Amino acid sequence: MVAKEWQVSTRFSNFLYIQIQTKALYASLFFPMNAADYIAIESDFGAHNYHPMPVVLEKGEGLYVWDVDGKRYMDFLSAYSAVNQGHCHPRLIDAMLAQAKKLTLSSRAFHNTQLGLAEKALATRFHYDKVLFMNTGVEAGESSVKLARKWAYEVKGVPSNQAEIIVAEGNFWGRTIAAISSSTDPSSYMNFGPFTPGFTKIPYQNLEALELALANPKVAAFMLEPIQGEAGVIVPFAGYIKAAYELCQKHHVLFIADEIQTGLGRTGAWLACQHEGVQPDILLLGKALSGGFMPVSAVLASNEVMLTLKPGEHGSTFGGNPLACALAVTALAVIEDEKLVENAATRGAQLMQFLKSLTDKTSLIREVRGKGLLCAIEIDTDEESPLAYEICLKLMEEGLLMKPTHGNKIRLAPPLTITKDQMDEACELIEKVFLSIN
Ligand code: IF1
Repeated sequence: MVAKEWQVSTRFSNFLYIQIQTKALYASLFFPMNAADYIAIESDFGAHNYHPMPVVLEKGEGLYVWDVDGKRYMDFLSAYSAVNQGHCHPRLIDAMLAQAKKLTLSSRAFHNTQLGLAEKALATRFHYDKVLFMNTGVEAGESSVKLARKWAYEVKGVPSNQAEIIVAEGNFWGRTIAAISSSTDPSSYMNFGPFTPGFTKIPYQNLEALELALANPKVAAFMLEPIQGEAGVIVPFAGYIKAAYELCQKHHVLFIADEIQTGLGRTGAWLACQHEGVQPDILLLGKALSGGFMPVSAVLASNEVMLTLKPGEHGSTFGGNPLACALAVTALAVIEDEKLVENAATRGAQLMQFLKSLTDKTSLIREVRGKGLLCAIEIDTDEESPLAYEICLKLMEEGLLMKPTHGNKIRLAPPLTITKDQMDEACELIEKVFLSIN
């Protein structure tokens, strides 16, 4: 095509593009998109790696979220425990805006004014020597696996490339190849192989199995969630965490606690391990570490463990960025200042008391369990039954957002800011729905 025709066709296509954009603009002004439009766009252009509830959220504030039609809901999932502080907390907005106007990212090639302050805040609060900031929870998990292995080779004396990490069946710590290599859930690992070696799987809350696995001198660490969230809020028997920790100490094995979902007040203590007086050798935090504003995760450990990492041996473009660090410091402060840990314990007791009373009023419930504001209702069906999902649809109609995990377990995890009256209202709605189903 010669230059002249090319210019004409380029001009015409530009004209066409502007027309389409203008039409789209007018259309959106006079014919705003509805929920079905948003869902259709996601379906047309997005990966189908989730099956969301049929609701399109537009706004969040505290316990509440609003959909595109202006309907208000109580969010009882809290973005999988990432908004412990409540949606769009004003102090976090202010902290993010203030830092965003100064410096969002320095890279770790240079120091910045926020990283050390955030490292000190976390290390001080949780009594560790050192903090490694990462971004997503799974990056914290991956980092802890690398740390445990390095410690095993350079401190414990495990032969190179032979370190084993013990994990519990039913674990969930993310979607990377190492994370799914340690998974026992086919929906996490099926057709994603080959898998990373070096993970020994044992039953959860089984001390005999742990002791057997610890007999292997090549074990570097035991990595577990103090309560298994994804598996359906599996709360281990009282004393399991402490006994497991003591077995690890006895065998010179690191105890890694994944508190990415259970930490930061969720279970009515700063850390779920604290209910049994256990301080993990390696602690993983994430999700609510930024109050749901952006991915911020952290690994906390002693000098003996953390200083096995030498400059240039680990890192991340955004890890420890000033914006994330400013948010993390404020996210901790909000939990402290608003006494969210105490509130999670009190409101969690209120919720559990209700759930136990509900069990006596309906045959739909097999079991209720939880700790603090991390609870679950197990519906008395197999995992393939649609009943739990149907119950969640009815709850949604009543203005309560929850979603089942592993088929028949409905997780209840509202923001830790929930008040007594809000919890009363939510419990009334839950009872109304369950008693409406015969
Ligand atoms: C999904 C689950 C919850 C976690 C624990 C590490 C991570 C998670 C204990 C990784 C992440 C998220 C991931 C999200 C759904 C959600 C989830 F159902 F998948 F398992 F919360 F229970 N440790 N959990 O729960 O953190 O890399 O995502 O920041 O992948 O579907 P991440």
